[in-house]
Amino acid sequence: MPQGKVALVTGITGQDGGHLAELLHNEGYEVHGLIRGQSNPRRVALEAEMPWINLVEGDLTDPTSLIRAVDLTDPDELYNLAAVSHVGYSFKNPTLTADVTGKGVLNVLEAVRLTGRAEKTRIYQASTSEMFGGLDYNRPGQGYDESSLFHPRSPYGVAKLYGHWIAKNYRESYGMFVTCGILFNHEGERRGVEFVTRKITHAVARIKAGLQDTIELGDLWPKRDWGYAGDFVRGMHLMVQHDVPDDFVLATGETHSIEEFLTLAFAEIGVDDWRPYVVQNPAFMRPAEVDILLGNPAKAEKVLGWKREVDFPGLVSRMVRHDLALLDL
Ligand code: NAP
Ligand code: G4F
Repeated sequence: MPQGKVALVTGITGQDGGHLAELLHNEGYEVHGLIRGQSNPRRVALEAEMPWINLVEGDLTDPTSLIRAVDLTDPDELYNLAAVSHVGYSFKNPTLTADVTGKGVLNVLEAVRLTGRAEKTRIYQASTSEMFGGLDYNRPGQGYDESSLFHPRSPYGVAKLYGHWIAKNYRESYGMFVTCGILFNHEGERRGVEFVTRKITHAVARIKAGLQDTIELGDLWPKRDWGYAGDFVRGMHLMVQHDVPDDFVLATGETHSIEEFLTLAFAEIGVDDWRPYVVQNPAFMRPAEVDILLGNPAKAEKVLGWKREVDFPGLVSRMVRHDLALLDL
């Protein structure tokens, strides 16, 4: 067990930040989390859930705050999970997305380098399958892997591609340990209700409780390679423990439509036909859509020994059961 290691996690209030902080704490790390804003509404809940965590103020758009955070915490490992991460939101706030999700990565890398920690601090960069774009021309039958062509389809995907390449550039230019995890969609009980899976499981529980009648969604045909966030943060940690920095795809190797997710989620409350409960609303459709994402995790499985444990039906079931339990059902 790597006793005594220090980790700094950006995006600590997010889904992956929560799972990763727990994993690192259980591994004996001293865990610091970067939190933004004068009075972040998630701060109190986070401190109640993880009393062992040390929160340090900082914003990815403020290089000075990042230099201060890195200096204060002196991390052995820095996991850069912070981002404007909602694809639909990125179309409405493209400049903010570029500043946080793109240039914010540069600010993190520079904070480590300028404080003299280029050799000490190992960095994980949260890259994404959104960089691939899911278009016919670049879609390999066996799934996207580390050498597949990129064609991002949203301001979010474009910003992430900048983050991915600047991370690789710092690896090549300065010999820094910067590893990029190209992660396909991962979900779970901590997922924000603005993402389609949790939006569905949250609504299914409320429909069962009689608190709402229908759910408004956008396009139902897109397919995603959906895994469980707990499995994926295990992969992040393994990447940072590997002897050399590299790029790794984490995925399940299966792809399912939103319609399939709806079928399994409604089945959990004994409903066979979800159609009467779903209203399509163009407000939730995007100017450009990513049709199909399917990943090939062979490299991570072989080199890191990573294997996902939760399958697609297991993921849907645990999310619905969690949301039912929140309503005492
Ligand atoms: P999430 O739940 O949306 O969390 C995003 C985090 O970023 C939040 O803690 C948020 O803090 C923080 N943040 C936003 N703007 C910031 C800023 N200007 N400065 C500092 N922090 C800021 O995202 P997630 O699902 O955990 O994903 C973690 C990372 O992996 C993200 O970079 C995401 O793009 C990437 N990723 C996610 C998936 C997935 O399926 N989940 C797949 C591939 C890649 P506040 O509480 O202050 O808003
Ligand atoms: O849940 P989503 O918003 O996730 P999306 O766009 O795939 O992005 C997530 O995964 C990426 C990895 O591939 C991450 F990088 C990113 O940060 C994020 O975590 O939407 C999934 C699909 C899309 O096709 C969307 O158009 O669901 C469709 N959808 C249909 N109705 C909806 C809705 N998405 C949302 N959020 N809300 C709806 O009402």
